[in-house]
Amino acid sequence: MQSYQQALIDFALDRQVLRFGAFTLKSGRQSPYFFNTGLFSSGEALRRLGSAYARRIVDAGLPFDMVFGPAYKGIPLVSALSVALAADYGIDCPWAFNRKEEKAHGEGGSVVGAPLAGRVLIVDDVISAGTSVAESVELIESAGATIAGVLVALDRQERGQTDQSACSATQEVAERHAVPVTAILNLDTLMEYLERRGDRADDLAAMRDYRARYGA
Ligand code: OMP
Repeated sequence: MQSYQQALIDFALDRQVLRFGAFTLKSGRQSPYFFNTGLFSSGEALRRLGSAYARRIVDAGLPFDMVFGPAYKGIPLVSALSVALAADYGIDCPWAFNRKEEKAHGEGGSVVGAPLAGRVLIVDDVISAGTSVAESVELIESAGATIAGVLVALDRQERGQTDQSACSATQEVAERHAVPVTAILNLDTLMEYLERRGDRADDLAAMRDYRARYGA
């Protein structure tokens, strides 16, 4: 695990982005932990998150022409990432996000920001069962652009849309759309870090049980 990943987990705990308890996920699964990127809700928090996304892309060497954040949660994420790419690496990358409802007046349309073109990297918060990505793929491909990949803050490393899925949601998304899926953090890094801290034995035990049931 790299120091920027550790620093992000520490900060996520501090800001309660990463919380423990009982949570019902979008998939209906009951999880003992939840990662809410909406709580990176200050300028400093977004600066740190944006820098971590930028670092991950640059480390992974992903080729892309622009970045896209799906509404709503992806909007500040793609904005923070774009600023960090420029500030930290001198990369002036076009960005866009979608509206949930198409606008009929003014500039119209459902995409805000740069026109969707070339290889588009989708920037999202979390992958669990992997259902959220399909909508963005459809929007980007219908504009005639291609998908460069998917970048998320956390890959929960869970099985795909059915509990019987043989491979992980991340693998399913990667195979379905033939694109790389990259994450800053995953369940393994979270658990490794918590093990090292040694102060959350009960939460870790619950995460192990959850991984045994839904992990890929
Ligand atoms: P999937 O579409 O099942 O991959 O769920 C991903 C979405 O669930 C994310 O975009 C979030 O809206 C939400 N989510 C979190 O934000 N954090 C979590 O730890 C878990 C979920 C979730 O509901 O699975």
